[in-house]
Amino acid sequence: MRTGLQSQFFRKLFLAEKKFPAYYTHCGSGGYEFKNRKEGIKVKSLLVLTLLFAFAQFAVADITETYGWEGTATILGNYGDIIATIDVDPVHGGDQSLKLVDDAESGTPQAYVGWVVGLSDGDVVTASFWRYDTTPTAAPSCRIWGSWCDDPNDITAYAGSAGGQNDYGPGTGWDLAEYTWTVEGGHTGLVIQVRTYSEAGDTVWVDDMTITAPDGAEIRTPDYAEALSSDTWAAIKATF
Ligand SMILES: [Ca+2]
Ligand SMILES: [Ca+2]
Repeated sequence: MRTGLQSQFFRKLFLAEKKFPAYYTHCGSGGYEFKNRKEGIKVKSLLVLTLLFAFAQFAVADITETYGWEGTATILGNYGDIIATIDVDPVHGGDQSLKLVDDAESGTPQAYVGWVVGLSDGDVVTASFWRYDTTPTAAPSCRIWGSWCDDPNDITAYAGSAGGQNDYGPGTGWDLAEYTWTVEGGHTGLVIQVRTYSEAGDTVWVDDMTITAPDGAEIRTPDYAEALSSDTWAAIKATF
């Protein structure tokens, strides 16, 4: 027995057949096929291509997180001496930005501003933030950089440099610092850093960060620790 929808479908097909007799013909089983074989192959190929395209879109779907330092959280961690605070001037977006003061006499201190976990070889991660300094071709300056971290529970589990940006920016106010990493060597996590240059007291500002990673990975921004601490085992136990 045909349902109302089926009847509708067959009625439409019958009308189409009347209108375009060259395209349709009955086959034995009561279905319909293209009378013109070439046309049929063309339409079927299009259908297959459409499905492949839809699948490819699904397979490379990305997730994106942004952070603009509008709350109280500054950084996820650091390496070397660096002082991170929330500031209100200069600001790129909103009302606040991140102020970073290099507090190391030597070396390059790093502020961890992003953390992507659940990665595997071939995954692509892109991160950007706006940086501010007004000293062209001289310190203070900063760059976007990455390091591998294979322990999703410990941001200090350094597993080697992932490389980063070559240029220190124009140093004429705000400019967008951006870098793209491709995961290799079996690494599962990437820490995104702001590296400051180069002497104690050198100050830069950072704002409006965007991190994009493949679907299935997890992107952590500076408010991650706050979100986590409100959901600790202690808090869960306290409810029982
Ligand atoms: Ca902001
Ligand atoms: Ca500079």
